[in-house]
Amino acid sequence: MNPTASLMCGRHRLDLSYPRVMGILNVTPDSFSDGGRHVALDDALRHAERMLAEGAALIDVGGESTRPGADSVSPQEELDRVAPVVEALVRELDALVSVDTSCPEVMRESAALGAGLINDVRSLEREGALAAAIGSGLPVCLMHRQGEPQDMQQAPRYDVPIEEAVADYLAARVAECEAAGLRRERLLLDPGFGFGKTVEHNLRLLNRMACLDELELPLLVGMSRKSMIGKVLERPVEERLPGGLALTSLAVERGARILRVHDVAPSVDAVNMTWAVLKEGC
Ligand code: PT1
Repeated sequence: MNPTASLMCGRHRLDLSYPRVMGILNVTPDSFSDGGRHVALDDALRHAERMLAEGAALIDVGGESTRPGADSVSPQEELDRVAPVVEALVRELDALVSVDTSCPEVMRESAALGAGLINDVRSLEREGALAAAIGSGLPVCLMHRQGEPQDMQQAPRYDVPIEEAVADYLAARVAECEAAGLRRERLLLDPGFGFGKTVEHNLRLLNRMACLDELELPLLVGMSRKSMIGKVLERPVEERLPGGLALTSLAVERGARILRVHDVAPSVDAVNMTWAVLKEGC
């Protein structure tokens, strides 16, 4: 990709001439938080504020869990979770907000509320999503996946090397978006770690990720706390940060420009340290 590129994300300009960190803000209800909407909104705001203070360039808000085995939610439910948080992050923090959604209604409403980026793990394949994304005027991250969250980890297999499968799929999605009138300048790509891939697929995909540079679009990656770390190191989810930082460093070396993470402060240090070394070799 053009190393001086920056991306217009609504009223924010995102400088991608160096790698940036995206902080994850899940707004999916869990068994621990039943304190009602106001408490949840307040918690979300404080969490986002902290991630921004720690150096996150943008906040990714998601109302549908897409981790393996997760159930799907209705568009209305997703909208009810996401919209108040997007609105508050924009109004109270003037944050650059990314919305992790595949749902056209959520894309439209979030854009109207001031979101700056659409992050769709289904690459605008849902009916109406491509039109909604085009209409939003926002940049879009297209991600590779095989299957749906409910069943994608059952027996993932590929007929060609994983990096080829991923590159071919993403190239086809880019072509479809461009044909529909979504300009290339508005696209980012994500190899989709953990989405219909074995541990070996994920490790090889990271190793060969530089192949995706040929598509000449900014790369976004998400590996934070994922089971690929858990399986290699035999660590539960709360002990995966050191492994994740190692992967972050490798991803930056192989061209990633946005790192989607839970642990912002240590990830910003890992990214900046890695970049300090790479920059001297330019
Ligand atoms: C991702 C991503 C995402 N990941 C983008 N958006 C998730 N662009 C949600 C596991 O194996 O990588 N890129 N939005 C979360 N998905 C998963 C998948 C979480 C796998 C956990 C696993 O543990």
